[in-house]
Amino acid sequence: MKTQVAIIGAGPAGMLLSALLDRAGVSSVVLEKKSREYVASRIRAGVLEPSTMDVLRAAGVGERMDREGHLHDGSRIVWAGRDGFLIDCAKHVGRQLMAYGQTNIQEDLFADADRRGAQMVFEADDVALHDLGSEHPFIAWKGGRIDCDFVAGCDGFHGASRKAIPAARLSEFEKVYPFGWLGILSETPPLPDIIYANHPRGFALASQRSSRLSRYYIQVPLDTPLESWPDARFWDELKARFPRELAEAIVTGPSIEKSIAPLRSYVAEPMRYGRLFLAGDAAHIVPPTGAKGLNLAVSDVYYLSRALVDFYGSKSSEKLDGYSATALRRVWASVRVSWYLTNLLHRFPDASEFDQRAQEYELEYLKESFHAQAALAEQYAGLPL
Ligand code: RFL
Ligand code: PHB
Repeated sequence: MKTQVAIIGAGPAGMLLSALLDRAGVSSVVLEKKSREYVASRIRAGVLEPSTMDVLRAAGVGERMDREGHLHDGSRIVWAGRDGFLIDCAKHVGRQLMAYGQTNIQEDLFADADRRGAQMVFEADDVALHDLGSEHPFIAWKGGRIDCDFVAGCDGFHGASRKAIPAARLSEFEKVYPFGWLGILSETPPLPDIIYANHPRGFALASQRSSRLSRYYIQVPLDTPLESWPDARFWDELKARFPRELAEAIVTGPSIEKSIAPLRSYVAEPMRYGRLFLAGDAAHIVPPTGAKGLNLAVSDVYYLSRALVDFYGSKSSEKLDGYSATALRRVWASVRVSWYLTNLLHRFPDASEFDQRAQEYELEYLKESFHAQAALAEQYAGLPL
């Protein structure tokens, strides 16, 4: 097989890149380790920045999002049993956010790929990247090989792409947090807003996927077994962390999915090695507190598609050469605000009384200050592309 761009990973980054390249007449093949059904059923992100909506529309996959997604002005932060404040992106940035699940985006991207007859290989085992330093790299896997001009490493944090870069050519920045998020999906009507809660028992988050589908998370210790969280215990703990009025408004029901995710910040620099370009979780991870991971995957892919299209159109490699620096500016902005919100909203097991007081007064300052709220809203909404 031969193609212009070999894309490793059929998550949102890989499939969106394939869509954007196809619309500009650049050929690609997507190689995915798992089955299509597995990739399509993963439950993950839920909040889209304005620029993410723009890119999805430009890629021709925004139609169902615009029909079924829920536009909202921003998310609320509550603590100390009070109603807190709204991170009001509509007021401070002039644009709304969208609640629309990653699972739906993945479905929309696969449906689009079917319509345009995209080349995809699922269950590709032992994917290995070769000759990345040459002008003729190739990808081999069990039972196949693709020769290409460029490789897009969109295979997530545990993928093969980043590992193919010699350690001496990569700088890594990492922070691991001493807790995880236990999340459930439930067929119950959600609260009207997305609400982050800081509580002495730990962080909690109320989110949504549709008018009939709720997504909730609570901070849990890293070593907590999933089996020790039957639904009844989860709902009790969740409600205990929200102010009374909100807790009473939470509609409970059986969970249809339940999982624990560890929290980590990680960035690999540069996002390029020879003819390999990393995008999305393959290059960076953020804790979910700022809802940035998927949005960063989309902005990386936007920059990368533009650079590749420019290369084939004008034979100029200027944008490809600038890709890593351009993408990293936005990456670090989101890494920083995700880290900030994680520190602001969680209870750290090793926090001193001083740390705790400083956190509480930071929240009070945010509640009272127009300018602090504007700065947070600007970062929560995401930088323009
Ligand atoms: P993905 O989605 O991990 O896809 C990578 C794909 O590559 C495949 N793969 C391989 N393929 C071939 N060969 C190999 N050797 C391979 N190794 C792996 C994998 O099977 C997979 O299909 O990465 P991508 O495309 O970069 O997308 C990133 C996003 O999925 C991620 O950042 C978000 O889900 C993060 N995230 C959130 N982001 C947001 O923007 N807003 C949110 O509200 C939000 N909430 C979340 C989240 C992530 C969560 N978890 C579980 C990690 C909430 C949670 C709980
Ligand atoms: C979600 O709906 O899954 C969600 C919302 C906000 C976050 C993280 C996850 O910060």
